[in-house]
Amino acid sequence: MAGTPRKILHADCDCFYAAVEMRDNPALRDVPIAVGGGVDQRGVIATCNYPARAFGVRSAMPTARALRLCPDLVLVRGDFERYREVSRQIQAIFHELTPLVEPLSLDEAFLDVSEVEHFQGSATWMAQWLKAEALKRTGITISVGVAPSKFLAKIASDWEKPDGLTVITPDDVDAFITALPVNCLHGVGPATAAKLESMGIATCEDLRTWPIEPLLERFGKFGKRLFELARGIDEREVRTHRERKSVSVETTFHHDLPDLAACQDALLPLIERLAGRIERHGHPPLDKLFIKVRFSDFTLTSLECPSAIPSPALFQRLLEQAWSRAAQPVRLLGVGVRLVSADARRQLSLFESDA
Ligand code: DCP
Ligand code: MG
Repeated sequence: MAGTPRKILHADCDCFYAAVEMRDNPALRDVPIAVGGGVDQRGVIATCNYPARAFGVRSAMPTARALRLCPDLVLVRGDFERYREVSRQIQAIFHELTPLVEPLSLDEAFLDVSEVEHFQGSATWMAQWLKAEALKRTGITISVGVAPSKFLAKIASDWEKPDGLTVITPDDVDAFITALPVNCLHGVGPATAAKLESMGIATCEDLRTWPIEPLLERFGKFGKRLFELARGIDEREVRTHRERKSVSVETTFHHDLPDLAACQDALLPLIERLAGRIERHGHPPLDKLFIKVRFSDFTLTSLECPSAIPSPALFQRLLEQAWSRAAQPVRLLGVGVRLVSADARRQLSLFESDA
């Protein structure tokens, strides 16, 4: 790798939704709690605090199973608006450090602090400051990883969770990666890990003994990525401005909508708001329409279809199909459009100018 090593931070809140609930109700602090849908609605766990994790409770687990593992689990229904507000406060702290922030979800972001001169340029000191400020201003602990690349910073933030701070200096990279199990690598899920295991590859050290060709043969394009990651190579930049890929609006209802007819009534005002938003974005060319439905048990479903116009009739049809997947009361409805990508637009205009 040429040039000065970069300094990347990855910050991720600890048991985020649950942490907000514990902050706002101290009685929940030392008992196992989970945020999610109830058993009567066949709900799932969105997240749980660390005492609940000690019982084996995990995100995305059916609530019924979570209660079998931990009968004293306190179930909280969740309040996305409050989580969104805390997220905004935390993202604001990130932006006080650097404008180079890439949010990945409500509770995590990459920061490129290579050029930050405060804190004598020490990324470790910056990470300590972030943690302290987040705790002081929001009452939430975050875990931070510091490393010369995105994938290592992300692994590092997870290394000593909760309330962790793990620093991988450029000098540490080699030793750190050598011992790293391959399933820690970005993009390696259970299927890829199993395939690697069948090849006798458990750690990055094992992976490094393989030349690139057989990896390409077995994993296609991802083989190159595996080859690079095993050597600590990850040049992805922290991207602040993403190309806008979609325009959408959504509403969480105070009271769940009981049936399809109620959803259909709620759909039209949403489509109107969407039309206003598409207009404000200067009527970009559309590729697809989509609909998003969150049911009372917290499960989420979405559905899309190709269309160049935001047709209410098509949205109605998507809604019917999406709703019938669970046929339950609905807590959130969203409608949106996917935009024709800038690349595709450029190709289209080339094509048109040729004609
Ligand atoms: N979330 C969800 N459903 C999932 C996973 C997560 O609704 N299957 C929500 C709840 C989490 C939040 O997203 O609080 C952030 O996700 P994380 O994966 O960062 O998990 P946590 O912050 O809860 O825990 P950790 O301490 O492991 O980061
Ligand atoms: Mg988190």
